[in-house]
Amino acid sequence: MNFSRTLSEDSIKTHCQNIESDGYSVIKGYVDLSNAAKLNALADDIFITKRGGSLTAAPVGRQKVIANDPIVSNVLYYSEEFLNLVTTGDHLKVYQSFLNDRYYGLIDQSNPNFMLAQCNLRKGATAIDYHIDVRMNFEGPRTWSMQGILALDHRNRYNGGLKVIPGSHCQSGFPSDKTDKSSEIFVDLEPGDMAIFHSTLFHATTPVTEGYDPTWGLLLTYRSWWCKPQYDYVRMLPAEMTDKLTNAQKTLIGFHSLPPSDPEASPSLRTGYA
Ligand SMILES: O=C(O)CCC(=O)C(=O)O
Repeated sequence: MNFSRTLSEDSIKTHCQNIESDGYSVIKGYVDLSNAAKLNALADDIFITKRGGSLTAAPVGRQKVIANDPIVSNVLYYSEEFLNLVTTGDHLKVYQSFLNDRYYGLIDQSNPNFMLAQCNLRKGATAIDYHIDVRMNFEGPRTWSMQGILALDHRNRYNGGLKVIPGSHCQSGFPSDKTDKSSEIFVDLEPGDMAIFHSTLFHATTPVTEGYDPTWGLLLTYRSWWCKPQYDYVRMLPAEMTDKLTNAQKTLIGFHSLPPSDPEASPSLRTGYA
């Protein structure tokens, strides 16, 4: 599969402005329909053939309700297509403008110095109540963690789609039963659309209406390099997969901020490409 996924400078700027003000933005048709259909079929194949349809370890907290949904955690482990999809493409330039550490120094700022934190497939069979995806939440539009949903099929208000409260990423609290939901927006996605949003944007997913089926979404979290990694992709992925990666891809999966186990190693946690 060849995913070119380029965005113009203007469009990157617009998505960044939307995210800054509303907490989210949607890249329409980010993956073309034919590739979205291929990825959707690949998702089924990975879930059924490689994972035997079995359930993965559930999250804790409000999101544990999804424990029985079809989920493939760390789908990049099962497929180079998904590995390349999430570590290349211009969506990274949108994330980069929020998550790059501008003082990193050892890698040119035109490249990512942030990291992929998680990369899961889920069919949205169970509605998730309003929540945010991190515990450290402060006022204002700055962030250290961002989400993404790439729809591999129609994913909308009728079948487990995303809904959000625009602007809620700027408050420091957590959603509760008292949260004002009057400004909620349904983020209806077509196959290949990608929603990018702050991890602190109040968001939820809808129940599946009778007559509709839940569909696959690729759920992504990217975080600044200095956060505790959610998964250790450097040890998880086999060398046959990682040997082929570019330097920028390696940064995204954690190669340039590994804590050393050698007592004689440099105390510097950041490294460049060398
Ligand atoms: O499955 C989805 O569409 C969204 C899941 C979600 O809300 C989350 O990962 O925080």
